[in-house]
Amino acid sequence: MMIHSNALQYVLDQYGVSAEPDQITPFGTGLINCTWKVNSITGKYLLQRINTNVFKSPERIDHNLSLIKTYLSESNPEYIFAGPTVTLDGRISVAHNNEVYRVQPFISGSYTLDSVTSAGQAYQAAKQFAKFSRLLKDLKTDNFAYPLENFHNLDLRVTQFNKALENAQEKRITLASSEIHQVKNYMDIAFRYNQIVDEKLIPLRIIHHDTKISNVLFDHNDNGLCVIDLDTVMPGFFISDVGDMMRTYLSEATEEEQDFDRITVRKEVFNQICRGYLEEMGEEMTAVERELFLYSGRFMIYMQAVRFLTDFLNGDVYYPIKYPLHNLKRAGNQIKLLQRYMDLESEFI
Ligand code: GN1
Ligand code: MG
Repeated sequence: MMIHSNALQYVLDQYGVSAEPDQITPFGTGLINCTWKVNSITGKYLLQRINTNVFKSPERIDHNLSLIKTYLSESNPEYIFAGPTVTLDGRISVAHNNEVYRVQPFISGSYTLDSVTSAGQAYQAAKQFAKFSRLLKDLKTDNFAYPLENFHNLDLRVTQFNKALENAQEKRITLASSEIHQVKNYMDIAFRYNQIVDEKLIPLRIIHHDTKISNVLFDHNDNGLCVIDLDTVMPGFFISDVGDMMRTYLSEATEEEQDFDRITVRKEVFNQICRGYLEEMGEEMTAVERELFLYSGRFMIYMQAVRFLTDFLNGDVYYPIKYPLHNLKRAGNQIKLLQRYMDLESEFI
């Protein structure tokens, strides 16, 4: 993407940060927002441009982050909260040329990972996501906004899939026939979700909703420090966070892998996700939540398969693609991961 560095400099100015164009470099691999690292003489920052096609009410993110910032500054001042920096006149985000930007300090002495190469990393990450939810457990979920409504509502994702199927071009339906068949085959996963919601089997908590490993900061002793990328923090179920760790940590190959033989499920990584999360949450986890660890992997892997396939059927309107069948491949990749995961489930306990 081409963004005039003048725009970025204008935004940084609002925060009282001055940086030369060559001190602003692209950062991270997210599909939705754009992020830059800023190395200015006054300090290091992350500058983010919010995708307002996805986050239609970015002020809801600001609302949630202010709430958390105020709360943690009193209840747990020692926790490193990677929240937003405010502008010189006290705003969290800055609108410029129909775009919305935000700045946060870059936590010095920290590093991020692109992929999980050891079970210990999964353990550390799971502890950090659990800690985040645990520290916020006494905040009323009713006071939070939903930056993305129904974000991890699997029932709605399935409805969107069925609608996409009704409206899709014949050609795309033919190309995706095997994936469509598979998604329908695993529909039980969605029925179980409906049961969990309808019968209120597990509590709403403040959940991160994007637990990929690059959203955890590590220190130089390889211990987790805190979590970052807080746009999707909102009330939800723990199965979102634990499930997305399973989805993105278990396999050595990522969701971008086209050679499905390279998709693996590492048992030890599974064990360490569960151990880290449970250790940190402790008594806070209910008995039913404990029973749903296995399900959480199915839930998130299946939902991502449904979302990629839906986007392929819709003509690739949500996830940016690099080649024509990219979203179909991603869906196939997630279906393969789901199969391998379910094949191994009996060995997990
Ligand atoms: C998106 O932009 P990124 O990579 O952080 C998506 C997640 C998906 C992920 C799949 C707001 O996250 O839900 O799991 O892509 N975020 C949104 O790669 O839709
Ligand atoms: Mg994200």
